[in-house]
Amino acid sequence: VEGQDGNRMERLQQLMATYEPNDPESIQKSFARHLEYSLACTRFKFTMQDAYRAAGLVLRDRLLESLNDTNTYYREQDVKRGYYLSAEYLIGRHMQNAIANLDLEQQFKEAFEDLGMKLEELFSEEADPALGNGGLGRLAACFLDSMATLQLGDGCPFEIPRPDVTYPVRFYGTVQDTYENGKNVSRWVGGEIVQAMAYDNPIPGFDTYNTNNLRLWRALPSKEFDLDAFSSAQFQDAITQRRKAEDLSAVLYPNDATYAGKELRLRQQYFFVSASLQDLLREFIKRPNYKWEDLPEKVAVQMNDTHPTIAVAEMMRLLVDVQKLEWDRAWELTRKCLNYTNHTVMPEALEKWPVEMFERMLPRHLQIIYQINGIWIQKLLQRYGDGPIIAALSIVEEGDVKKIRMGHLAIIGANKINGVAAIHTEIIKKETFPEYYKWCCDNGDPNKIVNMTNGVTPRRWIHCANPALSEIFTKYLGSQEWLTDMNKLKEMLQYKEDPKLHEEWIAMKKGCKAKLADWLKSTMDLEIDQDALIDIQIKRIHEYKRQLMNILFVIHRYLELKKKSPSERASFQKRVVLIGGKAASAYVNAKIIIKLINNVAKVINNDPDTKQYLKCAFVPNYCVSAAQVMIPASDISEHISTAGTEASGTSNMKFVMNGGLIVGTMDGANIEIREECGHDTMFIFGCEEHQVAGISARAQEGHYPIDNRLQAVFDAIRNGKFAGQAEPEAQSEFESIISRLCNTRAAGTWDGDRYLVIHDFPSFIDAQAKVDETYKNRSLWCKLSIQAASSMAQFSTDRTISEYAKACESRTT
Ligand code: NBX
Repeated sequence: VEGQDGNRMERLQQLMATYEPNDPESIQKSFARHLEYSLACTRFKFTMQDAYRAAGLVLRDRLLESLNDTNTYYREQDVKRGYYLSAEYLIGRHMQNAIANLDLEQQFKEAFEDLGMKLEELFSEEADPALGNGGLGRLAACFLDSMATLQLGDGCPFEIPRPDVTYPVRFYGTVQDTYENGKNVSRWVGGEIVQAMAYDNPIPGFDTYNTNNLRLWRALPSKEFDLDAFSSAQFQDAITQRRKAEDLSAVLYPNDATYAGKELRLRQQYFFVSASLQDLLREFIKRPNYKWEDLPEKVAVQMNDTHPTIAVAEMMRLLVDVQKLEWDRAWELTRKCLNYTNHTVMPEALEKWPVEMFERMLPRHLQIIYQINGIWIQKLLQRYGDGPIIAALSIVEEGDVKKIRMGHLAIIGANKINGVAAIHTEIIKKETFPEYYKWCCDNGDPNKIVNMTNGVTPRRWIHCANPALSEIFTKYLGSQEWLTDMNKLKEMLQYKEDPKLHEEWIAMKKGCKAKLADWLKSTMDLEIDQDALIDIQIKRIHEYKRQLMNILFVIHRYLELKKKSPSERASFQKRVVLIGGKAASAYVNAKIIIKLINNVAKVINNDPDTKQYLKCAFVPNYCVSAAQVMIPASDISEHISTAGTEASGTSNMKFVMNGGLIVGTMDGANIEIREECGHDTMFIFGCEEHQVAGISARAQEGHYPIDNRLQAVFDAIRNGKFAGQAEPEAQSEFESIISRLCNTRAAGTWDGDRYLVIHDFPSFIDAQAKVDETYKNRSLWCKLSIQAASSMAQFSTDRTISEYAKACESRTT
């Protein structure tokens, strides 16, 4: 707005340039103002939820100041921007984290305690936004924290709706190909247009002025609600159109490790990708005297799994059709800007879309993909001649139903492809995309596929989740610097045998266990012995993660306990085994495993002979906030996937950072954690990745012995100990799960123990016995716990993000 006289605007600008004061009294005033004026509460009537919302608005004011300053600064400095394209962000609760990162902990504590409120109570009013399934979504959230911290650059009260930032996104329609001024021109017309509206979520860094933006998109109908149609009695049409648009951003697919071949899913993907790319190109073009060749210097896009990989075709469409660049130039720019992260070795998770669906929904993109593929196949033919490698590397999969392979589109359209742990990156080269890796090597570019081991943010996972541990570190190290430079934690190693530290460390764990006990009591009415060893497995429920093996072990332990006399039991290590996690809604075997865990828990927890020594529970509604309570309290956690199946795992890192030790297989990031922390800190068992194929092959020939102790577990289940006649349906489901494990000899495709539960079970028992034995020696345990927690620098997302950033820099200089 231009002021009528310059002065008035200057005055306004001055007023706007003033920051909100951050002393406790000002925070209180600002809180009261929001409670009364923003939320229309009265001083006689407001709830804890109102208080939470008002406190959220107090923070939002401060976040906005910082977000706007950061944006202004980025524009002034003309920085390169990184865009993380992800269908999922499992951010967890904001409030505690925002207060910590804005360095307002002390002031907020004083302000609210003085008003008679505990911050923890406010925090617990916040809903935990479940915008993700598992590790992939949570990783995206840890990346946001590190990107803001590293100076790189109903709703929720923190969110800022941006009605001024909207983009049209088209679906369906047709393509008109014409020839104009000596050029082929394609126009995508007709179909439906949906508006994408931005919602900004400020992400403050820690110990920095930076606040970055998580921009989420909401779908709105392109036209305002059609009142004419509505009043002319076409209610249904008007309402349907609106609902159809809103459906796009209404739900997140609950699948992981498989893709949903559903039209809505592809619509969602295209919707957020198109809006994001239009947005980043608009930002690029706004720069004075922009030149297209600068695009890769100013823009780096990271595609989080195959979910956003339609970006390859959309970028080409925007550059060629909208910005009128030549094809070859557009392709060069696209390939320099885009990168792809793979998160899984499960072939069923690499998305493929039927050509027919593509042709209907995104006809112009199908044309573009065919053109990309045509040029690509030509290159391959020149290099290798005709042969099976051509079909293997084509973006189009032939067969009864022709499909577009999104993984192939991604690797061909990306500058770098990365795995998320060292072993996983090697498996990508050898098994997921072997032909592509051969092509890279043959072209002298073996570093096209690189490793970027995952990480987690120590701000949320140590400082916020475990304030007592954070205090110990800060006290021993003399400052909070370790929170932004985890290498500093190595200095803790000199105290790993210091009895004073041991005392504080044990008290810290005790406190965390007490919190966990309160939480279990209030959320699921479970009582636990706080002196027991706490054993936790929390992650998506999936056969490859082997929650089944864990519960079979619990049964084994129970049977062993039952055999003992009361006096023998007294010397038995007490344990509480907690298993939690969500399963995809249609994943039948996962649901049966959950049922088994619940039923086993019921028997064990109610058996007067054993319940003092062994407790077990399936913790419902697993989410980020649940993890924040559970992880700090654990003594051991289970990361027990069949070798070669878990890409990385990230909760393994969180547990160890909190002084928990791992029972694990030689898989994913376990391998690297063990190298960093010392072999004595991890209880490793099971076969290694290179042995898996041989073991499976022998099993299918009938050589697959079952350990006696496991046999006893199977017998107990078959005898109806955990369901029986009372629950005939569950009984038969449990039996079917076991018979499948025991099913050797392949008939057609092998439907047996794909994840080698039977093979790994005996060594799993051994590893658990070693845990018990080590735990008896409390000072040894404490030393290992300190040693491991102090050696985790490699697994901060600050390190991961710096590596991504470095790879980006070296590409454009
Ligand atoms: O990504 C996970 C892997 O399983 C973990 O090993 C890894 O640590 C983590 C971060 O790299 N993958 C994952 O969480 N996948 C999904 O959530 C997913 C969601 C939807 C979908 C496929 C996979 N269609």
